[in-house]
Amino acid sequence: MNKITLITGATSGIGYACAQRFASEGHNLIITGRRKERLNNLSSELKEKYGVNVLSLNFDIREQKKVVEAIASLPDDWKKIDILVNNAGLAAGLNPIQTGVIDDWEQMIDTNVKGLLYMTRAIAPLMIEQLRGHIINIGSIAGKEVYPNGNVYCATKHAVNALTKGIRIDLVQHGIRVSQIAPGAVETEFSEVRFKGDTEKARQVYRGYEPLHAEDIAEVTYYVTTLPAHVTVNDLVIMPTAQASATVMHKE
Ligand code: NDP
Ligand code: 8X3
Repeated sequence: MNKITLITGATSGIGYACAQRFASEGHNLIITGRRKERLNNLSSELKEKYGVNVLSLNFDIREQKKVVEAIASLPDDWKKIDILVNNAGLAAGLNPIQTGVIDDWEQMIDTNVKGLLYMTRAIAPLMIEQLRGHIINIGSIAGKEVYPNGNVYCATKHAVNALTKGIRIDLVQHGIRVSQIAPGAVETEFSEVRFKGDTEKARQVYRGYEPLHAEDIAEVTYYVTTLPAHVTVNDLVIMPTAQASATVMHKE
């Protein structure tokens, strides 16, 4: 039977690339995001290209009630989720703490930490019923190191790092695998979002070296799901070759 994979934040970047990768391997997909038109387009494309079934759930991950309603709305067959990719997330702003924008902080904490928790809380019981499942959290090098002005974003990704360990401990008795993929710089819409639509500033982040591509992350995310059931990749840090740490980048 085809596996069912749920990917949050599939409208762009890493989530979009994961949707393509998992669909290319015959997974039926549940894709989520706020941008409905993108979800609809992706859904049609994947069905046509790979012949898989795709279900779109259009909600803001910060709204716990909407998360619960969305998962409850799934037909019973679709509740047998094999893989949850907790990918939806963002950085908003890059300010020192003393000029930090409170709304940016709320948005990052609510999306990256609380959104991930809401999804996990809704789906872990369904996996427990099946005595199997794999939760993959998209963390970051920002969850391993802290860089100037990264303060709150880094804190949210440190929280993802800690939660990955905590969720694994709580679910080990149910045979559920829990992994974190922690990438360095990946060229997606991430920096455009961080710099609030300033495309030139966003482009600068990826200039002078080859950053990771969303497809690179999709590849390793898919890879960790292909290992035998008794094998779990707990944590996988993946960087552009030109990036040695959060702050050391070799640029031409
Ligand atoms: P993108 O901006 O390209 O994609 C982010 C995705 O998250 C979109 O699909 C967006 O969907 C979704 N999302 C954001 N906020 C919400 C929300 N409130 N409710 C529902 N969905 C939401 O960035 P990336 O692909 O780069 O980011 C994906 C993940 O990877 C994030 O967790 C990020 O922190 C992490 N990451 C990124 C790195 C990078 O360098 N790019 C490096 C390390 C980690 P929509 O707007 O439609 O809601
Ligand atoms: C995104 C990569 O280095 O901007 O998590 O934090 S970084």
